Amino acid sequence: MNINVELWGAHTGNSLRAAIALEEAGVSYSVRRVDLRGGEQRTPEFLALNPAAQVPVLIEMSDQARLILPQSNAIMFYAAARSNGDLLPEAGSTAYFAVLERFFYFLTDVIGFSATGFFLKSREIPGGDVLYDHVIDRATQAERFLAASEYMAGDKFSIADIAAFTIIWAFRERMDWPNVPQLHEWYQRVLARPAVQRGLHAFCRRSVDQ
Ligand SMILES: N[C@@H](CCC(=O)N[C@@H](CS)C(=O)NCC(=O)O)C(=O)O
Repeated sequence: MNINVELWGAHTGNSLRAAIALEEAGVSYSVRRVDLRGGEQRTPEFLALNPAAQVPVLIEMSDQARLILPQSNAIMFYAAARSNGDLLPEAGSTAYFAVLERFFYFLTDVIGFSATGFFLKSREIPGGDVLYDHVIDRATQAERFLAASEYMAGDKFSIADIAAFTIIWAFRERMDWPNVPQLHEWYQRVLARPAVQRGLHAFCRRSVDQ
């Protein structure tokens, strides 16, 4: 069957998380850059894909059907489903729940606070800095996840590492790196992965700050 996958997005954490997951899963896709500053997310063409006017959106087109998937984390599960177990172990296994636990730690306890902090700051409402401090604190706590294993949820790279990486990458200049040596080592290892590099560059034409 002929399958064509497109990822519509911008150079933001949510889109990068989706792009890295597709790259790590070996899914072949084409990139559609959405100019958020120029308001392209509010054009009729884009609103037909996601009425919430947000990126990322994945479209999978085959001869028979068209799947439209907004929500970065749903796209991560799409990628995981096509990774032959490389990004998420078999559903129901102990390893599967270990990955989910860490994945949702980064989504709800770290990324969620970052998104709310950004919302407050972009509207000049007080409180954003407190939330950003909390993000750094929660990210710093991840040092203990790496005490006994190489990756965030065990000895295999998974969607938990992708979620952790994109938020820590966004806050990389504020991390107290000497205080979190294992996290720093993990960060460098993940940053060096070719698929992570391709995902980080998916939406930009110039080099990405490391
Ligand atoms: N829950 C969504 C959130 C997506 C989101 O917040 N996207 C932002 C960019 S990171 C966006 O498209 N904003 C549109 C705008 O600023 O108008 C997801 O994770 O996919």
